[in-house]
Amino acid sequence: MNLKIGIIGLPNAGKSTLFNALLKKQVADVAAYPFCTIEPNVGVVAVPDERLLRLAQITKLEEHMNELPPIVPAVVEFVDIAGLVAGASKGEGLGNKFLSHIREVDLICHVVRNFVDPSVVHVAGEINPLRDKDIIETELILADLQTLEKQQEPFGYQQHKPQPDRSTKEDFERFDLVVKLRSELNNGRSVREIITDEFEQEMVRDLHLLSMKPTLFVINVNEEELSTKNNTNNPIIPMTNENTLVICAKTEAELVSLTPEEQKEYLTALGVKASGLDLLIQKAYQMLGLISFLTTGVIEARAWTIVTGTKAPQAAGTIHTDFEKKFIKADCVSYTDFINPSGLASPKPSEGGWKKSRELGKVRQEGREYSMRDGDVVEFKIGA
Ligand SMILES: Nc1nc2c(ncn2[C@@H]2O[C@H](COP(=O)(O)OP(=O)(O)O)[C@@H](O)[C@H]2O)c(=O)[nH]1
Ligand SMILES: [Mg+2]
Repeated sequence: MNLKIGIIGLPNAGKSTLFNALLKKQVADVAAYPFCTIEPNVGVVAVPDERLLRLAQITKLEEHMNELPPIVPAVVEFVDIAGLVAGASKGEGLGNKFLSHIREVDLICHVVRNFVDPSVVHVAGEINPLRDKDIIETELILADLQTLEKQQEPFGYQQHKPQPDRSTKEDFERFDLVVKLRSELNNGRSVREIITDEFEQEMVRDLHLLSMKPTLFVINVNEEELSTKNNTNNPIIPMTNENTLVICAKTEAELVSLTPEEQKEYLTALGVKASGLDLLIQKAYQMLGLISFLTTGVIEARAWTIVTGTKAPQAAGTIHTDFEKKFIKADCVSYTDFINPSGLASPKPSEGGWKKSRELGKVRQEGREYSMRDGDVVEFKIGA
């Protein structure tokens, strides 16, 4: 299951800089795994997960291997979507073609320019992140309005009477929602803000509304501003909430070509703790409601992506489609227990593993109704 994240924003916001940094980091971090640029603007990026190295170390000892088994992280796909400008919904710039690319993504990563650099022109004049954010959001909202205008009124809607074989009560309820959305979108609100109810989201899911997609705002600041992002004079503060990340794309691009030690020094000099790319990927993953279960063995130590709430047989099905049907049970142990079944203060890799976890009663046998938890280390038992 590859989830797609679309990077959008006004021209010169730093989208491609960010996209290229993500891909470059990829190559530097996990050269062994065949990550690739699918098309010039599409790339597969690993979700950083420190747990995998530990699992690989444990398996190497437990299975008497000479080398660590390969580490296979969960991945997400990033798409650099250029061409969105004011008027795109009316065909300006690259217009509708690009809106349709946005329709295909699961999450929008909206890069907003807050860096000042006289050598990089800004289409909208002076730097103003709140205005820029609204320009893009307005285009998405206008595109959604066009989609909603095309929705036909169900037969008998005016008379509040479903017509046998032609319309149902459900059609009416759905159209009520369409009418509500039309009016609220006209007031400049996004579908995301209007519909928070999952049932209602489901009713209009097939319309692939752009402003309904979960959106992560990435504020691209000057390097110096990274460590002063809590400065109350900063105009971007009203925008910062749990779905916002402040980064400097240029710094990220420079960081990826340094050694890990150099990166640490660089970040310390800037007064920040961690690189923004890892945070970005992890945040996107969380916003999509995704969790990982883990498997480890001589073949690989691997993270598998599932949606929160996925039951054990369906989780098995992500490994191999047959596994869902032939599912018998799942041996599960939490990552924390797996690496440290005896609850030591600072466990070594030799203190973890399947054997010790079983001996110490940490392994649960779960059936078809079990909802997987993030970090479950799993062995599926599959029938013939
Ligand atoms: N000073 C500065 N320049 C940046 C930053 N991010 C991107 N740029 C520059 O802005 C220009 C446009 O960036 P690009 O990533 O191509 O923007 P896009 O049009 O959104 O893809 C390039 O010259 C980048 O080097 C940043 O954080 N600080
Ligand atoms: Mg670009």
